[in-house]
Amino acid sequence: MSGENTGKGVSAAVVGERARAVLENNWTGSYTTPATGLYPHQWSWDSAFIVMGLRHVDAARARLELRTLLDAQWRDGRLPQIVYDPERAEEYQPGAQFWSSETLASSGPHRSAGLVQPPNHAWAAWLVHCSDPDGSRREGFLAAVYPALQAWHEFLLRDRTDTDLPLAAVVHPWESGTDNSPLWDAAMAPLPKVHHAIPRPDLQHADASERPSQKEYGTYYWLAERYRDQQCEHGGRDWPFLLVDPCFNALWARSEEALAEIAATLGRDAAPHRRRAAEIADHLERLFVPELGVYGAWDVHAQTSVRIATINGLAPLVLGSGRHVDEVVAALEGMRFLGGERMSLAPSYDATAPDFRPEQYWRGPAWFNMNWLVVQGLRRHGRTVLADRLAETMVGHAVGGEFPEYVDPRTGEPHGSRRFSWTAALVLDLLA
Ligand code: 9WN
Repeated sequence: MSGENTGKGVSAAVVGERARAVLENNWTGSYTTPATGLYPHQWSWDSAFIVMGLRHVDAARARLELRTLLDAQWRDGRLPQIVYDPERAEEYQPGAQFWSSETLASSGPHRSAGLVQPPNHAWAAWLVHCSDPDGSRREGFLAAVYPALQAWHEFLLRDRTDTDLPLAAVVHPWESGTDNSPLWDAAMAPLPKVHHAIPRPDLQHADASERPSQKEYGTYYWLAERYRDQQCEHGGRDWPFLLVDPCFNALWARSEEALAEIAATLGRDAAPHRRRAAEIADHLERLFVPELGVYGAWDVHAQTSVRIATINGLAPLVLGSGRHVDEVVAALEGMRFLGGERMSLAPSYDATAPDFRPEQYWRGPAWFNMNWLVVQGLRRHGRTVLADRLAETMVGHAVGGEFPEYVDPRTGEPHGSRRFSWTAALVLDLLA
């Protein structure tokens, strides 16, 4: 795209410069915060998305970003949702004090949250290696990260899968990265709320109407406190929130494919990773909802399926093995998502649903990471015309809205925080 006009009167070179400036501004010296005000620590899946873009401008820094996150890995293999900057402890809640991870035998060397986020890290590691194989080799990058990434995936297998449907379940909506997606509503509804006051420093940086509600936070806290009080162990099917998310699992399978590439490059046995990737992809097919044309979720605790169309349900497109590619692409182009030209980018939630809210977090807005996943999936399946259209629109909306966290999917109007790191990083990837 270099030298071309992006459609907002700004050349691709200038967009690239601005995106780099965002990442520069949010860089701490060893990782990139998602956004300087609202999210002042290191977030797990944000870092992996950031690495996927940062590799085009500074592969060494991208490697450092990932290694910083892996340094905070827990002894049991989990990669924490948040690694806290002790200097900024009060600026985000729940903070380091809430989790007190340092009191747990299973935790890592840094203060971190006990929850996790979607496993896009091995995919990121492989991509950053491919961008600069010589630098990566000199640093011994793959050899250094492979054991940690393997241990992370083994944690998911050991701690999060259930015999009936051996896909990874999340134990809290925050773990899905799509916090207040309608996918979680039915499981959340019967859960209690905390009665104490909940600190909301986030509301100093974003409008309350664009963040999860106080009611949602009441249940988030109830669930997080309970998990923390059980030493960050969910303890099996009695755990009241145990949801299998199609996006989380698609990323796990995609990352297993990447682990296979990494293992082969290191002269190790790639076959177990290929097998695992195929198994996850196979089991994912059981979540396909024919009447919607997308993948749904599975509630392990309630033993029910969640048949709602969300952007999470399009994510399995990133896998090569999908058996319903035509149906998923038709759903993407249909009224629930792009609706022809009605939507400029794919919304996070079914646009035909009566409670679709185009400006409300994961209940309607278009997110750059999710649309980027859709673009990767479309490219993998040879649907380049639609992929190019979405990529171009993403770049235009990103630069027009100062790299916003998310946008109104109809108009591209920016919402959430600005100068958001993964928006900038994924734009750099699209430009490359
Ligand atoms: C809770 C950091 C994170 C993203 C998530 C996004 C949002 C946090 C919050 O911000 O979640 O983890 O406070 O709302 O939902 O995907 O990783 O950017």
